[in-house]
Amino acid sequence: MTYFESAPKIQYEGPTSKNALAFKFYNPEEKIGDRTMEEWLRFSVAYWHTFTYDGTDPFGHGNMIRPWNHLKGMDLAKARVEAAFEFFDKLNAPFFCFHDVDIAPEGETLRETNKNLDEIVDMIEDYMKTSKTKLLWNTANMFSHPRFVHGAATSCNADVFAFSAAKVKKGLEVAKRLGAENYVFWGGREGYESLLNTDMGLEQDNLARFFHMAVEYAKEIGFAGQFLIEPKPKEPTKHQYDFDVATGLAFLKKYDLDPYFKFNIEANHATLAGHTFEHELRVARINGMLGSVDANQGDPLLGWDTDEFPTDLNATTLAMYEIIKNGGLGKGGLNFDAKVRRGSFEPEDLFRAHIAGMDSFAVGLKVAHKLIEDHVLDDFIANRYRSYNEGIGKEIIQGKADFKTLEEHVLDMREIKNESGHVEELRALLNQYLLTAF
Ligand code: XUL
Ligand code: CO
Repeated sequence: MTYFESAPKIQYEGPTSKNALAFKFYNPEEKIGDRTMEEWLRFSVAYWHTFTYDGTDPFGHGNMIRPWNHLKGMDLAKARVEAAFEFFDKLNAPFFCFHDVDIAPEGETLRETNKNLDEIVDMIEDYMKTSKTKLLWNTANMFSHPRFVHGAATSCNADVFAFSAAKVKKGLEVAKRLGAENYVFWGGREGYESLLNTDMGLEQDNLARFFHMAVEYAKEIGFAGQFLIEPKPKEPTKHQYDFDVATGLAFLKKYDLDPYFKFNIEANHATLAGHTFEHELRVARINGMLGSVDANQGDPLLGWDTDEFPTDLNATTLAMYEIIKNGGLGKGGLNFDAKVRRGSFEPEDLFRAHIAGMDSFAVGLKVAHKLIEDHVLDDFIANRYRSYNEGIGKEIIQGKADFKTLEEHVLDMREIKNESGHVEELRALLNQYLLTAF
């Protein structure tokens, strides 16, 4: 059976194509430096937004027209798998991602849920034998069901902690079976509503205990994928413990978990934390902790996680700048944790949206690579910090200076000369590169 009848296999047609169902900039085989676009970008389709999301929002019912809408239960789950692999193939997607509850319905008990999961994982495993699409990561949804009302690993209720552990145990087994490159922890309800009823110290200690158990179990079953923490400051909780990369890193270091984790950085989570996307990528990169990316964008006028497909070329360029400087994403990828707008309810919109995101990151890759190749920012920055290459600056860097020698250096200095940072010139330069790269 065909689910997306109107969609052909999406081909690269170049920047002047007028075909909505074609790539204009993403040309998977095109070499950018030492790698192809496909190798650099490692695009992934998010199962939940593409095959599970029905358009429901806090004010309105589901409205998405989907070829599987008439089905229920396991029949629905199976149809979605069939549709998913048709979609991956037509889009030429190298990866996908899912939560446990996205792929199979929950039963009355975890035993029943796991049975459903096993049946669907069997089916996915079969499809993966002939499909090029691999599993970038899976994760456990520990935020939707009412049992997680007070959190999962940070719940005040030890039975919920145990239930969460059992879910992640199963998730790691599925990850191992399907050859997942990573395993993600997004603590949607690992935070608090009010400090009046919260033992923050115990909750964070428990979260660390939980992560150590996950590390141990992965070792035990021989799952070699990368563990990723996905920071988000708020929503659904008022305060989430994995607030941003810096907060997450302090947590990992405090509990000796940093050797086992990297970060999965989501653009819209960065902006909710009051940072730019590139800021979060930079903090992770300079600390050797950049693992993967949830590629989306927020809306500057809305204060929540709108999960839009990324089309802002400034943002994709600056993101790809960090990723290239990182030497690529390793086992990570660019996962479209993005949903079509509620008004884009036709099945074909799923293709149009992914094409928009893939083309936008392809532009970002090409422009960022050219910026790096031309040493534009590197030369500027090297010159800006040149005072550390000689004299007192060199002594500071070499650890030869102390407060006394530094005082001596400035005590009789009459004037300190600074130079302009030329921010506007650099922003214009970025525009120039964006407009001339193709
Ligand atoms: C929620 C979010 C999640 C994670 C996986 O904001 O980003 O979908 O990516 O649980
Ligand atoms: Co995400």
